[in-house]
Amino acid sequence: MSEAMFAAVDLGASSGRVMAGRVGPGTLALEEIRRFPNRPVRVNGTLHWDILGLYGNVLDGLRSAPRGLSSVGIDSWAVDYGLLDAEGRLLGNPVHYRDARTDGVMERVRAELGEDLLYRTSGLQFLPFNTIYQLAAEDLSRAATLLLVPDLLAHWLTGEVGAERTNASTTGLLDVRGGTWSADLIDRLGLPARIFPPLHDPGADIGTLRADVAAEIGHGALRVTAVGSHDTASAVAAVPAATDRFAYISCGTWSLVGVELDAPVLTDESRKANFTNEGGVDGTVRYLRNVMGLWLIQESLRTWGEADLPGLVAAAADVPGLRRLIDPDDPEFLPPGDMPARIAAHCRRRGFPEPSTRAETVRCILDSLALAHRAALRQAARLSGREIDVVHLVGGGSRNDLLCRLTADASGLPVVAGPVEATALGNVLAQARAHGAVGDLAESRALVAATQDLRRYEPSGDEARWAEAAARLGLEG
Ligand code: LFR
Repeated sequence: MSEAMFAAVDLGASSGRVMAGRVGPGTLALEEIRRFPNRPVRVNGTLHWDILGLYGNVLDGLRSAPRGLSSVGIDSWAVDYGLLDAEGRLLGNPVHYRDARTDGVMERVRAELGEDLLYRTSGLQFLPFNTIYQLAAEDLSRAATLLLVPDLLAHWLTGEVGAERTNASTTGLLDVRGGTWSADLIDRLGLPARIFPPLHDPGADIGTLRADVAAEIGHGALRVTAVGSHDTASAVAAVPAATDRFAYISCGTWSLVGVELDAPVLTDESRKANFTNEGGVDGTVRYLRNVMGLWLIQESLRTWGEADLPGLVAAAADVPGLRRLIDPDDPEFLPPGDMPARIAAHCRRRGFPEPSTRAETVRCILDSLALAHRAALRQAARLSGREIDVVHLVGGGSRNDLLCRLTADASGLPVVAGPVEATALGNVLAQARAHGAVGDLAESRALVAATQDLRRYEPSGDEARWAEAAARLGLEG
């Protein structure tokens, strides 16, 4: 196997990046080519993604990427999509999953189809923004094709149409056992079956750059290779685990907390705990729960007009812990808006003192996230029967020393933090596997472990304090 180079386009809910990754025996190195903010825009009361702005940034990134790339892969956040008309034109700007158009829709669909049928078919947790509920709130009369965000960008780059399976698994419309679109759910919901494109897996060859795109960015006949196009699928593929006795926390805007399984868990208990069975690379199942994540901090910073997160986290480390707590998964925290005010009101309602400084608010968020991590880890182990020796915390949150430490203390498990860019690494590794530059998933993970900066946090042994706080909040997994 010789060294090869790949470009990873990785779009998160708050920022996007184009990275170049070199992969070969003993080598896995990322270089950041371009990083850009992802700013949702509200138009006529609806919250949209600026999809053309994002695509423009992707083109700019690829234009400045080194020559000699073997291929490019694209991943993004899940569930959101663009609709094309019969001529292939985009029907409106994709709507942000935090938009209020789905208010009440999940409840209606659940009542009509039954929770049991939905969960047994798709294995997906009940989140109000899942594609299935967005589609139920959408006029589809002029739609010919639905493309999830990474598939939409791949379509603009190559002209090809398809749906990558890991991301399709987050729609709520994929059959969790067969891995095909659920004709039954589509039919019961009265959705047009024509809009769902053919499915493919990570590693598939999507196509070659359209001639006009190639001319614009100067990369000749560059290929686009399918990766785990759901960012969480790519992140979990790059978890540096050595055995299967691990849990992961993919920590960014969301904290995705769970284990990797061979088969879905579709029990009533699992449904009630709102655990999801999302598709991973190599047919693995990402059995996890969405915990509200760093969104709570990002939205607080936006409200304050404050940029110094490291400074605030350092100050939060000096604030006494477990004094102010929230349930981070309360749906009241989902939409954009004044986060510190919502946190203060929630503390008051729960009988805790309100945070009176920014550092106290940040401490409240981090303690509460650590408690939610603890609960989800315990539930994942219990509901799946998987024993957990270590927790791999990857993504932007792995930079947050205090959060890593609190998560180890709260869960009573060692936490290995890093890599920060797990998603881009997973993206690059899926391409490298398809091009023969690295072996299977285990070999890819060993390469991450051998080459990336990781930090280990041992639990402090005061888990009892956390158990007490979790019980007080009703968060005991
Ligand atoms: C993380 C993520 C989660 C998904 C949420 C919404 O970036 O992809 O996995 O639940 O965003 O799409």
